[in-house]
Amino acid sequence: PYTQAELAAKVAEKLTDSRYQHCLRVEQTSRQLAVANGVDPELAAIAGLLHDYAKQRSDATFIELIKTRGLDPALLNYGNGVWHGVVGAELIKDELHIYNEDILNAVRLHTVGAPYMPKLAQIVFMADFIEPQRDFPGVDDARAATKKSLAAGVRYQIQHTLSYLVSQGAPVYPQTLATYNAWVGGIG
Ligand code: DGI
Ligand code: FE
Ligand code: FE
Ligand code: FE
Repeated sequence: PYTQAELAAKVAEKLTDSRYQHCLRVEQTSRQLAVANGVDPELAAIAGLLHDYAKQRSDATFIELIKTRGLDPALLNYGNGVWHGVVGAELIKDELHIYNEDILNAVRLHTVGAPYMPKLAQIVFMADFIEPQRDFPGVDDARAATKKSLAAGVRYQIQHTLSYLVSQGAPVYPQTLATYNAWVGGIG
């Protein structure tokens, strides 16, 4: 197994500096949210560090993985925003030899969420949204909601994300909608 420093170096190798710095902030925010919510901080730190590991890979890489790993073929209709987490977890297994399903699931769910999210996945989902450099209208409300409870944070984020996608006329991945229905709409 890699030390934190070795793992960070592996992440840095695959990302621009600004994206790597974001991963370090998500690592720290995940660690803090873990302590506050009774989750293993070391596990949360690793999942936070790795969450965007695959963000800068080519579309062709993701398309190949979707086709060869038996992933949802509907994924082919989307793009990097959805792929880098859901499909990116495959590259963490292949290249970093990390097979811990709690970590991999937190990476898989960090963008689209899920109707049921383990606490570790909720933590990375929220850390990505509220890390200290995030600056969008509502980020302070998101931070306050997350401080109140992880679930309140998740509800805030998925409502914000769905509104954003609709406002842009962007396609909504069905799992994103299912996350919204479960956490905000009360279905599922
Ligand atoms: O990787 P980050 O920029 O740190 O953040 P992220 O992984 O939370 O979000 C990546 C992008 O994915 C963001 O611009 C919103 C987009 N996204 C999330 N859900 C969906 C989506 N895009 C589409 N088209 N459909 C979705 O359901
Ligand atoms: Fe991401
Ligand atoms: Fe996110
Ligand atoms: Fe991120």
